[in-house]
Amino acid sequence: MLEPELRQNHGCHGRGVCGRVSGTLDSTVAEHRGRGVRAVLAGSVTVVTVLLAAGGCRRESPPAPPAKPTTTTSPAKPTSGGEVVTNSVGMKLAYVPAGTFMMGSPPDEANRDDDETQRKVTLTRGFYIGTTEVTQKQWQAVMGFNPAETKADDLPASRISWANALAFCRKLGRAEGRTYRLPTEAEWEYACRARAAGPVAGTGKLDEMGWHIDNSDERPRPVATKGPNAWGLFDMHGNAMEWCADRYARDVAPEPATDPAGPAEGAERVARGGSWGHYPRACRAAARASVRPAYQLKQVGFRVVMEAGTHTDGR
Ligand SMILES: [Ca+2]
Ligand SMILES: [Ca+2]
Repeated sequence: MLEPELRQNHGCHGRGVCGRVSGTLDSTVAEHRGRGVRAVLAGSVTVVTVLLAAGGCRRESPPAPPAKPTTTTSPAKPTSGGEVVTNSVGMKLAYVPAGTFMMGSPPDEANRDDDETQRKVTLTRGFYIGTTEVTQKQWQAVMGFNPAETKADDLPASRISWANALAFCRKLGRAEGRTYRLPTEAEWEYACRARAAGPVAGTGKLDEMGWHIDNSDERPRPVATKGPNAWGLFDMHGNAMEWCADRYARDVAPEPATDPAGPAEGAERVARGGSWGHYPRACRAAARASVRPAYQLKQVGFRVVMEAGTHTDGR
């Protein structure tokens, strides 16, 4: 018997982190699916114009570390991280250095699920990642529409399918001449932890680090209104649950892995961090959820990775 962790209807399947799937889920999803697709098509024209005019990244603090990854066999030496750039839609992205970490949870972690097999993971390339979830203002600026149920500029974008999250990345990348994408699941957890080994990064106290069902009044909250982790990233625990690039597989091999990108097949995609509608156990750094990619859920948003060294002027 799995404990219910999300009171709202949602798309996470009954396995694992979300223990309850309501009978009304399918109608909820069907209701939003068609509308979202049409809206994407309708919004595509204006967006490109706006962003081309807006230009690329504006550097804020110290110069970028050596950007271009040159090899996958010799991991770069970890640096302190923390450099922050601001892109053409006002999104802040922090540089996360290459490195090695323990992904997943140890067998004695409270409330862990059995899909959190712990293993050593090495990421050979540093990357930039949004310091917050993509906001509705940023989503609107790129896509030209806003599918969120509760609308406000600084709330996380939501009701976004996995494919629409990718569409956002492609459009933003085209406009800036850079490569944006979803984080892999390993990149997401590495960024969430920022070297922390326990269930919650930063101060280690979930109420100080994130919005979850017991402190959110069961509604999304403006981004960056809880504490940052050691790399300056907000809301990795809770608020909007975040799409990752990977397909979901329950079983994870315990052997060490380098730049893992998930299984080659599978109907569902990984979503991480829990949300304002999830119980605390689902907001742990290692907690994994699976969501059908077509679902457009009010609890699910995303943050982007910007690849280092992909700017057309050499940055
Ligand atoms: Ca799980
Ligand atoms: Ca989040």
